[in-house]
Amino acid sequence: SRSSTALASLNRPTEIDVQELLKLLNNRPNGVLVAEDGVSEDLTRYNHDWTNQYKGNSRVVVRPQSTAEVSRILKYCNSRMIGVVPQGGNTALTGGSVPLDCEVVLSLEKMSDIHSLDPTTGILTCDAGCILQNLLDFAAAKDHLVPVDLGAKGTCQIGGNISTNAGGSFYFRYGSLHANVVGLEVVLANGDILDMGCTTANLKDNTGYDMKHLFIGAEGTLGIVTRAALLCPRLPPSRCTTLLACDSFDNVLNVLEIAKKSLGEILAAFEFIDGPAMNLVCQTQSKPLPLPASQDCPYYVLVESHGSCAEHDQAKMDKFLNILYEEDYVVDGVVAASLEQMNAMWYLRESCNPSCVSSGYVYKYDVSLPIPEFPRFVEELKEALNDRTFCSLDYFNWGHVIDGNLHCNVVCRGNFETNSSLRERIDRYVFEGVEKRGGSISAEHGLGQQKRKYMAKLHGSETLSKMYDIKRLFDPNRILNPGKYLPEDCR
Ligand code: FAD
Ligand code: S2G
Ligand code: ZN
Repeated sequence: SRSSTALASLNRPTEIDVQELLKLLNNRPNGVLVAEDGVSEDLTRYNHDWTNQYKGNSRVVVRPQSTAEVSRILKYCNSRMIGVVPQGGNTALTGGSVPLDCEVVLSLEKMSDIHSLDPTTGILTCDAGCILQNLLDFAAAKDHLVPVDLGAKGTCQIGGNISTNAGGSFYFRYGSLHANVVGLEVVLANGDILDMGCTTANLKDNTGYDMKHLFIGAEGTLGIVTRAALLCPRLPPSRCTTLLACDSFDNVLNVLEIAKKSLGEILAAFEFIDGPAMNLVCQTQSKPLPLPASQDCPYYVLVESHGSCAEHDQAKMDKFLNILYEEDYVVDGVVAASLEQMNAMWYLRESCNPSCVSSGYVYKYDVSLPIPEFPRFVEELKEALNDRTFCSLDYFNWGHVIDGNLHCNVVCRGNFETNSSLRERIDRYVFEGVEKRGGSISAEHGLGQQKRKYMAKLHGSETLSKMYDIKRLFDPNRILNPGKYLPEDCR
């Protein structure tokens, strides 16, 4: 079974372990949550992932309040060969954040202090358990912007964002978390605490191997992020958001080209939503279609600029829109006239995921492709799956098109349970379609449980064996997030 080999060398936590863990947290009430009489029902929110596809059976959730407590917990679990699943907001979409079976869940939810934001450097230092929305609000109040933003911001934590190397909507403008994390504090499986430029965070620090990058995107398999130092740019005083309707994907590409040319340095986000997804969002969220003249348009584009001078930015946006209308690249468009309208446009984009989830079981794919290939890739998938499946499938597509990142969602309407044989079939066609186009089977959501089995196809054996050497160096007992990320057979 999926849990047998990964957990074979590990122990199930016992009652004694629970008592010991409680002691490590000074017997703080609610420091350790234990499922009553062995049933994990009351720990469902820690055991079930966001997609409801991955379900663990952990009976023990530990909720440390400090780095020292994380260190003591890991040291204990490592000495007892007990598996530990680090958990942030539990919004991951590839099954990395929940146990395979009865591993201990170590939740960072109680480590949510924001320590400082240096107004000169823009370096924000905080605990890993800070919810992203809280950080965004804190930074905005101090005229700064946390350079990562995604639909899960109300629940996901910065420690989880860093551990998944989350992309999000402003990746093109502000870059990866590899670029914006200037310091990390991490606790290793044996309890060692690594402070990698976190306490003394500098924009430039060229003193030794930059090990923090190993933990960014490692999905909790090398260590537990307890603190972070983020480089936050100034909050752009001038934001402009426009929602456009295009009658073809070629015109989406044309709009992207003109956006890069005429918005240039102020271009901050360029997202697309296909017609079926927009209709589904408007239906499920009971919102009117945003552009009356674009009923049944095949594509919508959301463009946002971030600049420092409203007049200057407005002039560029006007020029951008004029070219689009003159060249007939858009059939309709609206520019947000207020923050409320701006938020309403983003609400449509960020409702794609929940709207799909409410309409049936969603087989989600987060891929990188050459942008012109998006439509053909989806058409080929439809052709491959048509009338070879027992249930009618609907296709909803959206994503960060400027990054070449397609979110392709195949929904079995009305059926809310996963079907492993259908998943295998869809997986195969999706990954064949990605591979032949030289894309990536995971643009930003990581590997988790869902995609680790493809690692041997993605990387040469030398590369994989070095990844395993790194894993062995930091977590020799393989207690951290067992059964995730690296393929099973990689020794
Ligand atoms: P969790 O789900 O709790 O954990 C994620 C992984 O990191 C797990 O492997 C976990 O073990 C590990 N982990 C968590 N915290 C720590 C820690 N402190 N130390 C070490 N390991 C840790 N993702 C994107 O990249 N871009 C998007 O645009 C995007 N949009 C989303 C929209 C919605 C509505 C949803 C539900 C998800 C979206 N996601 C997106 C996926 C998800 O939100 C991100 O992967 C996010 O970064 C996960 O953060 P989290 O705190 O929920 O982590
Ligand atoms: C997004 C996450 C949601 C999904 O909407 O940007 O990263 O369902 C995605 O794919
Ligand atoms: Zn995304």
